[in-house]
Amino acid sequence: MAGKVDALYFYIVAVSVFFTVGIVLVAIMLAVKYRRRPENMVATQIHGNLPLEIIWSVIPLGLVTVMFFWGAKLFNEQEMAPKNSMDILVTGKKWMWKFQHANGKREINVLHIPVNKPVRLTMGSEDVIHDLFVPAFRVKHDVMPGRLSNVWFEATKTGSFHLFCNQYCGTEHSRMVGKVIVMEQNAYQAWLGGDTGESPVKSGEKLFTSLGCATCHLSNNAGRGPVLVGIAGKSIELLGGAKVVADDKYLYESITEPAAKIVTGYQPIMPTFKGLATEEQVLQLVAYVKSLKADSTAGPAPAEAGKSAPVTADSPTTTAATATPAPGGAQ
Ligand code: HEC
Ligand SMILES: [Cu+2]
Repeated sequence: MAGKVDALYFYIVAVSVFFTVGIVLVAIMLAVKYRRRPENMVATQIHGNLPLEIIWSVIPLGLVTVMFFWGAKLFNEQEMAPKNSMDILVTGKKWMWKFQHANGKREINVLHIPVNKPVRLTMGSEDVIHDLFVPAFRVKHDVMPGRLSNVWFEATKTGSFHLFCNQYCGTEHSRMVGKVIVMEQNAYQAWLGGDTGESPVKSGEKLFTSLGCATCHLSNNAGRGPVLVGIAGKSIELLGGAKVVADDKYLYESITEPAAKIVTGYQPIMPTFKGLATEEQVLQLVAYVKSLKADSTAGPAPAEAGKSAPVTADSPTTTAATATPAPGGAQ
């Protein structure tokens, strides 16, 4: 990815330098060549030159169109983490970076990752706007309170790389730095160790019970809210007919601002959990909700479980009927 970003930058800089230097040189040359002289006191007026104007419109148009499509393609690649990427949870806090690995292992200001493996960070902030910046990976993204952000990267070399907070966040902002340590795959596994018993998904599961989510989101459709099993990546129909894909950002927003998007067929009765759960806890809840897959408990296919939610929502009479053949959904 770093190579691709650099190539685009090189192209943009090369085009800019070529035209800046070229235009300035030509301007100086023409000024000297056609300066006022005794034998040529009056300027000759020229009124337009169509071919010339077409050339100097079409060529730059082509050059900047290349910038646009190349940039858009790269932007998309950077936004979409590969399917096989590893998830790490990040919270920015005055003035430190907290990381939590998938097995629950935590660290502060140092992030260990394996080489040649896409890593996807799910980030939130406990207080102000921070910004995660790893220059070597060409990764930089704001980390905002009240909003979930994602970035991904794949380190291609082992070693230690700088990590900065790139958004002024208070008196000790300059000390909110750290490093990313890229290790060989098996060295990383050894470092990571086994299950710590408090993975983000596990913590999220506990919160799901302790915060009372389970009372409304029972997996057997008996609650007052939609069943969340198999929700990750699903297309959700909202009140008013619009559709959204249930990605991380949607799930995050559903918990912190439930009123922002109401699922069709349900009442807006879900209370906001902003302030009740810390930012990190909301990220853990998102991780847990995403992990709810029907097939993980040997139940029906995810697609089937996903479908049962909107149906039962509209007509309470079908609830029992659809809920019975899907007991696997009830974890
Ligand atoms: C008082 C009942 C209630 C509680 C408690 C509750 N919810 Fe909800 N939730 C709902 C209802 C009703 C909806 C659907 C309407 C809407 O979109 O707000 C919903 C929607 C959602 C959605 C979007 C679902 C979809 O199909 O798009 C998610 C995710 C969610 N809740 C997660 C949670 C989590 C996590 C908690 C606990 C922190 C929680 N809820 C607590 C009632 C509740
Ligand atoms: Cu900061």
